[in-house]
Amino acid sequence: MRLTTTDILECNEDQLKQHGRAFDFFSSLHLNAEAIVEKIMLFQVAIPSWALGNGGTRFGRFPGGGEPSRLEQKIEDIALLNTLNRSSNAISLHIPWDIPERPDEIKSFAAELGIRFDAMNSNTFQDQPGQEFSYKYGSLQHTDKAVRNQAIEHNIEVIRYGQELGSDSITVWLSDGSCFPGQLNFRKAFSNVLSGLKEIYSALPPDWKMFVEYKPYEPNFYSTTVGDWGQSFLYANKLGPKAYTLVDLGHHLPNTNIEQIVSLLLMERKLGGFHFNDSKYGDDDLTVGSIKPYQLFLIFNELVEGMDAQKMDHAKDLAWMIDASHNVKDPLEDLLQSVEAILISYAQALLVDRRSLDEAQQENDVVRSQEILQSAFRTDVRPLIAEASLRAGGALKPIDVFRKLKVREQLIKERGRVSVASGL
Ligand code: AFD
Ligand code: MN
Ligand code: MN
Repeated sequence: MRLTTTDILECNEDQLKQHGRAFDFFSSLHLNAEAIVEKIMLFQVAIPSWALGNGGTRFGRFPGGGEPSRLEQKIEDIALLNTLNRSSNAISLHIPWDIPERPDEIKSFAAELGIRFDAMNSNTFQDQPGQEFSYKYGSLQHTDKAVRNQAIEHNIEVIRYGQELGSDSITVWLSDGSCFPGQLNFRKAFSNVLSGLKEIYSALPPDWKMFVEYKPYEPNFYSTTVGDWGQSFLYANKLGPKAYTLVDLGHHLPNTNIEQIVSLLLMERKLGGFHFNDSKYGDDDLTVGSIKPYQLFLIFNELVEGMDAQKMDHAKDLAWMIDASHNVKDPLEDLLQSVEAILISYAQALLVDRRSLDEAQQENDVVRSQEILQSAFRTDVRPLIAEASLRAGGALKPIDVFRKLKVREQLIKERGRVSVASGL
């Protein structure tokens, strides 16, 4: 199914007047409204190929129907999202869940729909049918060199696919670790992973980046060999200038100060990318901004401050991606909510009065510092997000349009009720 700009313009019609009033009012209060809209228009968030179906848990899965079963359909779904919000023009592929059989054709198919290929993701946390060695006891950390080599080869193959598709980065998330004390020699595990990553790193094309994603637990419950940002940072530093740490919001123990992590990684020029989601307990992979919107704002506040300090391009210099799972919501509606939440936090962070905050911090005026931050956080920036979408030909209210045009119903008609997406 494809949506046209005309479909969307028709849906916008009813709301144009009210939106115009809201935007004008906002602009009369905030002189930088125009500059923020321009930045939002440039900001794009990649959608992972594994988030387009209902994820489920190990207890069950409740598919909603019309899920994309082939890669082309996944790209079509992302194009639907992007036609609605104009802020999600990239796909992040998981290999081998989404092997492009004819990369050339897939690349031009995506390009026709305005979709590009963001970071590639390898998978050594599952055994694939026909695979020679098992990853039950880890992949790059494994005690057996043959297993390690198999994992290295897989990652290099992922890079090759990515090259053919026009991607320029690989995210390595390892589930390597141990479930019980005594199972693993931490030092040997670390150095095996490091030498594996070095081999993968040396296969990177010149303009590529490698992102080392960390996670504290699950599927291993005692130790994880890339368990936190310190370990990821250590690997990234030892690997070289093309290696960076990737922050997945769900991969922290409760109450971790993620904004501080972001700030220091940026200072060290080692922050490479983001996986957005939200959580109450652990790696819940819930809709971005659904549980802790203030934390998301504080993270964006550090991102904007830190990127500006390094004169980085907000839209291009970090890899922005959603990494969520949808148990009860329509995946596409969930993704629209997530992208909107990201843009809202970004816009609020752009609203922060940096000079006054700097002064207040300098004077140790704690109350004023909080007032400055919270006055940005408490501002309703939705007219800016809507204006950015409108100017790019998108919907003023993407979810309303999604429902009004009965997108899910159409997808079920086309693909069937039992169509199931590949992936977890
Ligand atoms: C994991 C990680 C990682 C991985 C994904 C697979 O967040 O990004 O690629 O889930 O579904 O928890
Ligand atoms: Mn992730
Ligand atoms: Mn995760």
